[in-house]
Amino acid sequence: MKVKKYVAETMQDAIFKVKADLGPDAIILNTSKFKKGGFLGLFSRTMVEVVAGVEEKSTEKEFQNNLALQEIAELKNMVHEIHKNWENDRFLQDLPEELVEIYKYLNDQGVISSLNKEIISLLEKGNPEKKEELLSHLKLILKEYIGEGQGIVLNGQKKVVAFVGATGVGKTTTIAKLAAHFVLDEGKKVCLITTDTYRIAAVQQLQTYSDIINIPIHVAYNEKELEKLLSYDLKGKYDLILIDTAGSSWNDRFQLGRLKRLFREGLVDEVHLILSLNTKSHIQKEVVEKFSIVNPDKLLLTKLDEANRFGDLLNIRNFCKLPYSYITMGQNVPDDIQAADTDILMDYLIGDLDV
Ligand SMILES: Nc1nc2c(ncn2[C@@H]2O[C@H](COP(=O)(O)OP(=O)(O)O)[C@@H](O)[C@H]2O)c(=O)[nH]1
Ligand SMILES: [Mg+2]
Repeated sequence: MKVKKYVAETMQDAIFKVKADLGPDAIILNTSKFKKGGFLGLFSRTMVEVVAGVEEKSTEKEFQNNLALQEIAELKNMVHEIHKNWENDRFLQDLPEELVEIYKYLNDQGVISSLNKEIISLLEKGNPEKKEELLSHLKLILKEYIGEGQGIVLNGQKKVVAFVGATGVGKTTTIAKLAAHFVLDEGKKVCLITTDTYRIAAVQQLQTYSDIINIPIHVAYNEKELEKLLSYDLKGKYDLILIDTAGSSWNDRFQLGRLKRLFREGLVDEVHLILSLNTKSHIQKEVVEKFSIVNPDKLLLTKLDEANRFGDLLNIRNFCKLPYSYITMGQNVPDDIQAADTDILMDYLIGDLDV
């Protein structure tokens, strides 16, 4: 990490210097104040010192090492695939043609083979006589696997809902979409809090949305400030308070620990873990495991427009039983969001299945 020190008369000027020099991805590492000039303690000016850093691009050697590791992982995958295909061939040998079709379809969608076999076996046990029955039977089975969607339901209650997830999955954009929905469609009083003070550009991004929707935004720099906002300043004033958080790498235990401390029990009603569907399945699993430290209540899926396979709708539920809350399918605020309705999710998964 490249680390530099900046001195200015105000915090705003210091941050401006950081941004101009290191760019919007700069991270503030420390801030302090000191007195400058004057005589015998008189006429001195208070100055602000900011230490900031930015990740440097990796070196050629690191790049080559990563490449080698990637190739080994790909080879491992290939061996695994060959073995799996051999096992699957045996499973498919005795199945009726229609079921083989469905198996292959789900396989192309990326449904993991153990789960796929489980679904096909259930379908076979149902013993459907006609083809139409086969499809409706499949839908019934998938409905169970996908589960009922559970959005944010206010029903006259006031709620505080926080959103967590890896960097760039769409937390801030999704919060803006939800805020707009609750203000414009449901006529609710909504307020935003961001705890994402880690990146300089992050607060500005949410501020822009709050300006457009015309709702207040508060910034909480630490768990004490968040607690104060929720327990005193904002308590009872809004129907819905949405909390944005810094995207943390799921391997960053420091950040995850900080996130856990933020949501002191009783202050936050729901935590939604945001997963982007354009991420590989095995990474989804790792993300869910790491973020379990903050006890999420629901899963929110983003970037369905960028995914070309939807098997993860089943795979994710196979290792995490939390309900889906919403899905997003584009960058447009506020339009590209829908409740995670089971039938809609099923359409994504088997919409063009033809048996
Ligand atoms: N294609 C697509 N892009 C999205 C979606 N949701 C968010 N994005 C984009 O993903 C990028 C990161 O979003 P942001 O909300 O800043 O992510 P955060 O870091 O988790 O807060 C932005 O360019 C968003 O416009 C979505 O559903 N589909
Ligand atoms: Mg964000």
